[in-house]
Amino acid sequence: MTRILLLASGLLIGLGLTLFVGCGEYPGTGNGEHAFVRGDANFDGTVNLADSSFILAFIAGNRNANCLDALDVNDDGQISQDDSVYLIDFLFNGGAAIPEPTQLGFDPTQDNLRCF
Ligand SMILES: [Ca+2]
Ligand SMILES: [Ca+2]
Repeated sequence: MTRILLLASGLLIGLGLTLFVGCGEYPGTGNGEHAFVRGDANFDGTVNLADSSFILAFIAGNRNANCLDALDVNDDGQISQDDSVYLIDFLFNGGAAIPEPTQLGFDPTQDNLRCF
């Protein structure tokens, strides 16, 4: 129940924040793939509640993302509501740490997600 309330409040607050936050772009390597910060779904340089909302908006088809790796907060190779919940748990409940890269870098794990 707490997770649902956190998710709902995160969505409402984050949605408001997302409307005012532009999406930036991190530098690439020259091979087309860009470095990223896992969890910084909206590419504004910080990982916060707005990113959780961005992930849900992306899943709902209301946002576009070129860096799917950044949205895969739990690094399971898929983007789902679990990523939004994982981020909220990390930010507000002392949940598990976000997998690398938590600073600008590249995905150390193999998956089908990319960051362009
Ligand atoms: Ca962000
Ligand atoms: Ca995931």
